[in-house]
Amino acid sequence: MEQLLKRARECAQALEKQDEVLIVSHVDADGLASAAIIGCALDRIEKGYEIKIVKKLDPSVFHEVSSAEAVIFTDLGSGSLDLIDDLGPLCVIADHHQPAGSSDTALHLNPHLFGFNGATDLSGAGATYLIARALGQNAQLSDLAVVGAVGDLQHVREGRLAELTDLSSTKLKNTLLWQSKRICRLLANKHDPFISSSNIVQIPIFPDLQETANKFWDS
Ligand SMILES: [Mn+2]
Repeated sequence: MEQLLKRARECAQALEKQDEVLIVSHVDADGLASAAIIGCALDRIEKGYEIKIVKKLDPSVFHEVSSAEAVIFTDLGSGSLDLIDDLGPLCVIADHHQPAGSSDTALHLNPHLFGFNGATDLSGAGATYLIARALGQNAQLSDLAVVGAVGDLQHVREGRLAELTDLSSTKLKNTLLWQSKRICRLLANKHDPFISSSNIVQIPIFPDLQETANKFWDS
């Protein structure tokens, strides 16, 4: 764990030296949450950033980002290490997919490199959150890390999220409960397709979250 956090600090220190960072992230819940996390963290230390959301990393994406000063790849990148190695800009990778290839130049944060499981222990948003936490007082961004982890179904196998990033804390649980109440107030219609689908999805990490939601549907 200490080595993982050390890598997060190294990634953060490299980003702190840049004036402008290009965030390249994956077009799913985990990727979008990752981009939001690092965007907020960079904003708070007054670094300029742009966000580019992509379906996958292909030659056209690499060509587009090659002129950036610095790039952080979130929720992707670990499968393209050879290509990233040749890219040019300073590159940071916060990903949880199985690494492929190698890079001597990129700063690479991935749970697989530190003895953890990228499918259950840490998502792309979780890895990005570790860097955000090393950039400043960004603990409140942990709710976005949960969104990413749940989006990637990391809670399904154990029925809860791993505590690698302390995402199951009571504080966070309360935050989610509060947010769920707000959402349920806004969408207090159990015939709404969105609400109905929530019954199917279930939220086993926090059973009382489902209970709270059900109370709103029944009231
Ligand atoms: Mn992911």
